[in-house]
Amino acid sequence: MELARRIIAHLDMDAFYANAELVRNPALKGLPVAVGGPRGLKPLPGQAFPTLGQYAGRGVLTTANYEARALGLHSAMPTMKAAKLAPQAILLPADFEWYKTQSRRFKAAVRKLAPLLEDRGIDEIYLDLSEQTGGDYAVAEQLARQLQQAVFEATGGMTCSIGLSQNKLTSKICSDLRKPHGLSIVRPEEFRNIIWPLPVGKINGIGPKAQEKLKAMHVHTIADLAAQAVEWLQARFGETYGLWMHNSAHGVDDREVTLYSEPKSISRETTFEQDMHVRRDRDQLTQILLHLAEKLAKDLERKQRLARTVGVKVRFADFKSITRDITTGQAHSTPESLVLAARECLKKIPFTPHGARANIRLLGIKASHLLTAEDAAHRLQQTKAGGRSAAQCATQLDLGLEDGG
Ligand code: TTP
Ligand code: MG
Ligand code: MG
Repeated sequence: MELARRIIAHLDMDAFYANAELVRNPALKGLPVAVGGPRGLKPLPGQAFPTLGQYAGRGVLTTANYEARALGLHSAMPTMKAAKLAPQAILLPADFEWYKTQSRRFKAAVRKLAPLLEDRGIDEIYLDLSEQTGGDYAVAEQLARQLQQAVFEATGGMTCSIGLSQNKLTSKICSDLRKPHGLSIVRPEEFRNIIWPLPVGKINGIGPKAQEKLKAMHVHTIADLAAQAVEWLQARFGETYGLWMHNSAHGVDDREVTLYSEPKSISRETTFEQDMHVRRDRDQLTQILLHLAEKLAKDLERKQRLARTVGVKVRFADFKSITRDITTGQAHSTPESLVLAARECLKKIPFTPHGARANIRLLGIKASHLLTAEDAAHRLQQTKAGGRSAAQCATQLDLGLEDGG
């Protein structure tokens, strides 16, 4: 169904991990709270919670609530630095199981009111509200408020922020404009007024590197970016990324809200009829790896995905398994590039041709961090494996052993 007006919502939970802690510990309410501390940290005598001042180590914060942000704390800040800024702020260890529980709760509550939901990770979702609202922003605004209320009730008091616009890109920018507990609407005709004054980094996909490069060319705001000719951007950032930047700056983004849940990873493995020796059966292992990579490449093609991360799994005769993976900044989809990546992983496995790690009973290969071609195009460059065939790549299969013997 082609609608004259699409309305897409982006919903993002506010200070998610920190607020999840507040739900089960209301005594934290109103206090600055950071998450990401070590597990065993005990409160000092006379205090109810451990504080940042007690921390020594090299960790980083996962997040901080808004009271802590007022003191300068934020996600990914080195915890020692945070401790200097706000020694009195509370520091809690992360409890992912609890955050996942709260994540499921808020998504289930949203899905009841707005079923066209795309899961974008632990604390955010996109919703296609076009049909439900008939493209009417007033209706969408009401629905968004109902969603905020439903999330609040389902999670025991957690708030979220919502952006409403005609596409994902704009709604993602928009959900961040009035945090926490914000609701922002950018109608198509308001794009220039509201979005153009913002810095380019607000566009999801223009990371620190691209920002630096743009800054050096005196492109600071989204309006500055929009003012550049598409050819100018393409000459400096490549065809695909340049075009994508240009479209983004003009609020053009046709990506659909995808309803099915994304596969997190795809893997192929095989258990041998007889154990194989890492050195003596090297040729056969090479063939098996190649075969697995071909199957995995077909799986990826069927699912229309590319893999940022490739991993291998080896199970030894004693049933102990080792896995290794690599993320190279490239996207893998062909048997050639999967084999090359798998080979790098195998190099990291400590085989002992004369010891316990010599005989293998299982070999597996896994693709994860899956991207759509579109995601990959503007985030990564695709590997071509230097034009070599899969068989050529596999011939050089390196099990981390010296030749011969
Ligand atoms: P975000 O939605 O980016 O941040 P947030 O929910 O904490 O705060 P905001 O109100 O600005 O949305 O990330 C969601 C969770 O993901 C966050 O609570 C903790 C985790 N996270 C990390 O572990 N490391 C990081 O660097 C970031 C950005 C988030
Ligand atoms: Mg959030
Ligand atoms: Mg988020």
